[in-house]
Amino acid sequence: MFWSATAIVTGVMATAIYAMATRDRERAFSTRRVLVGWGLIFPALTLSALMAFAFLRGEQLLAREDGAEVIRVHAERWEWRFAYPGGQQSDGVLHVPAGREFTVAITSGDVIHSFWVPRLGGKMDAVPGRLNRLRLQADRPGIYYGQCSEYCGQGHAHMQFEVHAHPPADYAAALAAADNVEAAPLPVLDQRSAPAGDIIERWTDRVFEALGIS
Ligand SMILES: [Cu+2]
Repeated sequence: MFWSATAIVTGVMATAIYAMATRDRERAFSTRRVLVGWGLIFPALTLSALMAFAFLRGEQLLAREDGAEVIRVHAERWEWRFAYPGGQQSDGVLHVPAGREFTVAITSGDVIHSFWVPRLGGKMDAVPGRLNRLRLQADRPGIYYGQCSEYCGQGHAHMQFEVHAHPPADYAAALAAADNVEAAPLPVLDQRSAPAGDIIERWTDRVFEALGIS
């Protein structure tokens, strides 16, 4: 993206300077051809390709019911807590298996926060009373840094966490070692309870039904 954008900006600037420095009749190329080729066709192709890529990537970030591990994420000023399917809990560090997709089901105990691990994917808001899901994968074992990305008060800038991606063979042991047994269990929120969300869901169900999509 960076190098393509640099090439495009350089080309546009060079063309603009050339256009300013020459008269219409002196130019080495036809103005109309440049307008149609580089002004219409090129952006249409480039933007279509980028849009297709964005749709594909966006689809991969959607949580699906396919048996991938679901880790609950609870944000509260100003810390992150994580609860795993096996009942373990950790705070400040999210433990995941490397090279395997997992889903984070994110909620908040007070105000709106936002879960963001830049190297793993996009942001997802943590909203009280709602469960927002995000599908992620850490390709290689290692430490990935996460940060709250929705301003939530004085401690916001320090509301950070780490994702530790373990080799799948070591994951169970790492999780057991990290388990914070003294922590109070996280409140369970299984469904979206916002009335507006329910209404939208009913409507989309109806539209899908009418279109014959299940
Ligand atoms: Cu914040």
